[in-house]
Amino acid sequence: MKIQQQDIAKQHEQLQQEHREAFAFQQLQLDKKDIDTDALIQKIGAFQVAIPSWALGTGGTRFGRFPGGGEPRSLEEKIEDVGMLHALNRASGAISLHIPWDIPKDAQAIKQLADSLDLRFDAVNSNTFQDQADQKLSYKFGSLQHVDKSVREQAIAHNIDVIKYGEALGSDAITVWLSDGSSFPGQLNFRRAFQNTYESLQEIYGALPEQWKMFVEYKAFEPNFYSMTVGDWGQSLLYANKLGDQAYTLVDLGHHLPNANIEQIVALLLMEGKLGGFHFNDSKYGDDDLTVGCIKPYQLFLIFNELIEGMDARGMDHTTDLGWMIDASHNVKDPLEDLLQSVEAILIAYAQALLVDRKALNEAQLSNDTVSCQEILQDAYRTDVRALVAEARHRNGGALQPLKLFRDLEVRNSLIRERGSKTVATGL
Ligand code: PSV
Ligand code: MN
Ligand code: MN
Repeated sequence: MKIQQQDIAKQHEQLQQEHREAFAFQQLQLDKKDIDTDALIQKIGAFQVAIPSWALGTGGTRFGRFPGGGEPRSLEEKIEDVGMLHALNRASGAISLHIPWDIPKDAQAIKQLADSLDLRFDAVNSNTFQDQADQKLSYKFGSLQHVDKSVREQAIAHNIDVIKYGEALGSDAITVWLSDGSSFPGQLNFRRAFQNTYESLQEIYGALPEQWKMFVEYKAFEPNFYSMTVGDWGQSLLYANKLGDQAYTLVDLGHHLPNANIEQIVALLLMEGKLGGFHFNDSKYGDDDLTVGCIKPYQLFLIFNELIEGMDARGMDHTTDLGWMIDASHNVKDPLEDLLQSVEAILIAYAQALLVDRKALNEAQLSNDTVSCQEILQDAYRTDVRALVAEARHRNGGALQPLKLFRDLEVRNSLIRERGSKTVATGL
C-alpha cells in the first residue's frame, strides 16, 4: 500500500479553503506579535520523529493481546508502514530497530528500501530483557549486571552485534535499555550490580564507532519491582559521565515515578550536555505507553519549552542533535492511526513551545513576576497552532490532515487484503 501524491493533492483541494482561512487568521495573530511565520513553519517542517519498529503492530499487555489485521509480517513491511506514515505527514522520516526482533539479513537491500521511502535509521536497540530461543544463558537474573561473568559476556557480545547491524544500515546510535534490577529486598548487592553494569557498558562503549552515541535509558520500575539498576536519571547520568563523551542519558516520558518533574530533568541534562535521546509517550499511572499528549499535553508543552530553551542556549540543532522517538504500545487503537496522532501531538507541543516569548519570560523571571511567567507560558500553550502545523506539512508535500486521509483511503482494509486478517507483528 502506497500513498500517492495525487491522493494528497486531492485532499488538499477539498480542504484548502477551510485551511486557508484558519492559516490566515493564525498568520494575523503572529504578525501582531512580530513573529516570523515562515521561519516558524520552517522549524516545524524540519522536525522529524523516529518510529520504533515495535510500535507498528498491536502490543498487548501481560493479560492478553488482541492483534489487528494487516500488521507488518517482516522488517520490509515495517519499513513500508513507516514510509507510508512519512508520506502522509512528512515528519516520520526515521525508523528505530530492535534487535533481534528485526534482524536486517540483507542490510544493503533494507537500506535501499528505506532510502526509496526517504527514511533513515535512527538508534538501534539491543534486547537483553528476554531470552531468545537459541540463547545459551538466561537473563532471568539480569544481563549486564549478572553475577555470572559469562552471562555478562553474552549480553556484551549481543550489544556489540547490534552496533554492527546498525553500522551496516547507517545508524549512528545504540540505545541500551536494561530490565536489570531486583524484585526483592536483599536479592542484589546494589554496588556490585552497578559496578558489573558499568564494566559491561564500558566494553560496549569501547566498540562504538567514532561518530556514534550510546544512549543509556533509565526506568524506575518494571519488570523488576524493587530496584532497577538504571532506575533514574541520576543513575543514567552517572554511567554516562563515567563512560565518556559518546555516552548520553535517554529520557523516556513513561519511565518516571508519578509526578516527577520531567521538564526540570531535561533542563539539567541539557545544561550538562548529557541529554542524548528522547522517547515520547503518555501515561496516567506509569509507563502506560499511551498516545503522546492524550493525558498530559501541558506537561509535554512544558518539556518542549525547556528543550528549546536548553538547546538554543547550547546552540544545538533541534532536528539533529537529539534522538527523537515515539515509544508507545497499542492495545485498542490501530497502531498506525495512533502513531499519526502521536506525531501530530509532538508537533503541536513543539510549535506552541516555539511561540513562548523568551525575552519576556526571562525578564519576568528576573523580576520575580510569577503571574507574568505563567501568563507568558499559557499564552503560548493556549494558541491553536494546528493550521501552522498543517501548513508546514503541506509545504513539505504531506497531507493537510493525515489521519483523515488514512481513513478516507481505507488504508487498514488495503493492508488486511494484502497481508491477511490474522497477522502478528514481531515485537512487544
Ligand atoms: C522499556 O519500557 C522500553 O520503553 C525501552 O525503551 C525499550 O527499548 C522499549 O520499551 C521496547 O522494548
Ligand atoms: Mn523507551
Ligand atoms: Mn517503556
